Amino acid sequence: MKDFFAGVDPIKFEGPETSNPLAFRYYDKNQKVLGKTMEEHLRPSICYWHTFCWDGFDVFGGGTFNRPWHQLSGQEMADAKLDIAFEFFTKMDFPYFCFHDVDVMAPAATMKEHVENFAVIVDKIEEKMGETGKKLLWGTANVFSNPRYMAGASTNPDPEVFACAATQVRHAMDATNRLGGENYVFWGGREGYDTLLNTKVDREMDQLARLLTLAVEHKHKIGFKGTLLIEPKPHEPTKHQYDRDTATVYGFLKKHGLENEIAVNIETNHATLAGNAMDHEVAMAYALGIFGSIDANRGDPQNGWDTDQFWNDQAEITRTMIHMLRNGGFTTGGMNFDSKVRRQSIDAADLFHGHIGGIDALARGLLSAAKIIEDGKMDEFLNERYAGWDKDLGQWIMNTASLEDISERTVKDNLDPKPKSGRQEYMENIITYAV
Ligand code: XLS
Ligand code: NI
Ligand code: NI
Repeated sequence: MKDFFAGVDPIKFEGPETSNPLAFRYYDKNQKVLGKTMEEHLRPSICYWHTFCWDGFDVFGGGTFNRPWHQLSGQEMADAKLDIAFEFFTKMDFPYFCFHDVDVMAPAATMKEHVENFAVIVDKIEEKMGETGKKLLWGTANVFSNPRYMAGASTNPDPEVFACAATQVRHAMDATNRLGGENYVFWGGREGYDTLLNTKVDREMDQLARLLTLAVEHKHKIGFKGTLLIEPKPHEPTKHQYDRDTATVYGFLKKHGLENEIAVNIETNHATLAGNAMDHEVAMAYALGIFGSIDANRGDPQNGWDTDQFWNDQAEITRTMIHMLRNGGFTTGGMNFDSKVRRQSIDAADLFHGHIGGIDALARGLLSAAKIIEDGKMDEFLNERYAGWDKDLGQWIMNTASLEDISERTVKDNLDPKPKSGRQEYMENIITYAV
């Protein structure tokens, strides 16, 4: 095990001129951008599941990676994975990591064993965090892989399954709290349906709200200071997932009085699957007051599933970062690399290439967006376009006038607004020239 990453030295910033493929070219964690360091802006995190749990299997074939710790089993496997994971976090020099309960622990056959095995590894994670200074961006419970969750976790027709999911969530929240996690995530993997023919959607959505309400109560009870986050996704593995996108999640939270308690963890690939642009999702989350964190990845334009590739579309990252910079960026959230190397990328070095390229792409996007904000031309046009709303007529419409008042004034003043260009190409060129 010790040899697995031995051939790779800790990754350092060497600048754009370097020819070393195992160095950062743009991500200089201490570089100040608009008053904060790159590390403070991006708060990068490595995910346990894709990087250390997945063995490269797909629906047509078995694992390709042949990782040494996958040859082990039980607690021995969990311990080896923990060592290797923290070695990678340290070599990558990312401050954060994320995990599901089942990612880190020895596999369990019963709920009792689940609770016991999880407790064993949480102690060891705490120790590792102390030794390395690595921090937990978020924890979560995997309530979708075990066959008992095939018809959903909280949305299951059987309340016994709800109870099992609630047990996992309780322990995962307690562990996240104890490890100083900054957020706790709910991705509703199977919280949806495969066919409406066998599904009572009204009951299921109420059950989901019940679990979230219980989690909110528990958060306050244990004094967890982090943010609870729902991660929207429209489908996969279910045909339809109730948390399909940011706006849908907001409506759901609002209906159940949870909109001030839970925010969103937006994943790029999930936005794509929902037919939304990533910058749309981020802009909506800020507008609705529920922006939380980001799962940084991308899909493939030809594939309709969650390929979880490393996010490297400079223009898309830049457009997203503009919204983040305008709105103050992350508070408790961060850029979690919910991304995985391809099944043919079987070497240890490939894990580094993926994460190095991913963080350099984010750093470049941050620099481009900062340039656009500093230059001011984009915001200048935008402010000018809406300037009327800050003046007399706009303020009167928004704050005082009735429908009758407005109609009378329109006729009396003979209002005749002149069309003005929306300048889309001019705005697009600002992105092109900054990227
Ligand atoms: C799957 C999700 C998952 C969450 C955590 O599509 O992205 O990995 O991020 O449960
Ligand atoms: Ni995700
Ligand atoms: Ni995903």
